[in-house]
Amino acid sequence: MKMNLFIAIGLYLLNASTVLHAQTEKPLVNDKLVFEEKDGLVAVEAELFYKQTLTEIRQWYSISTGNLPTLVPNPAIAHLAGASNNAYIKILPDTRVTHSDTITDGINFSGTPGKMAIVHYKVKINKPGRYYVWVRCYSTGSEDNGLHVGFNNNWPEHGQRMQWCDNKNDWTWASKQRTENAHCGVPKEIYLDINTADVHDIQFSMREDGFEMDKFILTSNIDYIPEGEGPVMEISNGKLPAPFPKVEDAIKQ
Ligand SMILES: [Ca+2]
Ligand SMILES: [Ca+2]
Ligand SMILES: [Ca+2]
Repeated sequence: MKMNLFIAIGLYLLNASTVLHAQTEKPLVNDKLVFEEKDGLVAVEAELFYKQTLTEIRQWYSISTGNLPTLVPNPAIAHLAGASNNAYIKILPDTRVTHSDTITDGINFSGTPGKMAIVHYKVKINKPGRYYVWVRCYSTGSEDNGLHVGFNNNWPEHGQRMQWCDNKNDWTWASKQRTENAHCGVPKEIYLDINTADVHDIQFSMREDGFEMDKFILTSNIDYIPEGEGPVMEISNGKLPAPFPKVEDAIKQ
């Protein structure tokens, strides 16, 4: 009888933790935080999304010092060294790690944009026009290096299939579109045509699970190339959360 009670409690806890893991990661900020384009440039930390949607199968998890995803098993290895603002986000679970792992569209891959694991950001655009999108990503292989970008629930052709090939195992800025002929992507082909001066909802959706995103920028300059941790954020409304602890500080503690 006592044993049955222990088993019942054990099953309850197991079930409770499963439910907990299925909950959507809570955003660190709300929709009052609005980033602002100035002189044709806006930079946004990926971890400062105000909401995420279509999270049933895959979702984005925030990673910072002392804050690792609580998935079981947990495949997340922290790549915090060199991450801008000492934090980033990652799509988990990651069940397609190598090319030999089974690919299932709608589970660990999404060939169509806007279908799975979407993060949202409010961005005020003052000068309408064409904005090239650059993302700072950490890729360790060939199955964690694809992403889609869109805005206001539109997923235009030139936001599809962002691709990273160069510079594995390091934070890397890129803005390239994968095509049938160029699997590593074509530069200057990832952009959004934003035709009104307004607050827009900038969105990124999953192409490959395991994707890691540190920061993104929109630039109206076709020749602009971000370097290092990229430009600083500009805010038109709301308040930025306190900075995350530096990795070196965390190691010292
Ligand atoms: Ca890939
Ligand atoms: Ca993957
Ligand atoms: Ca970041």
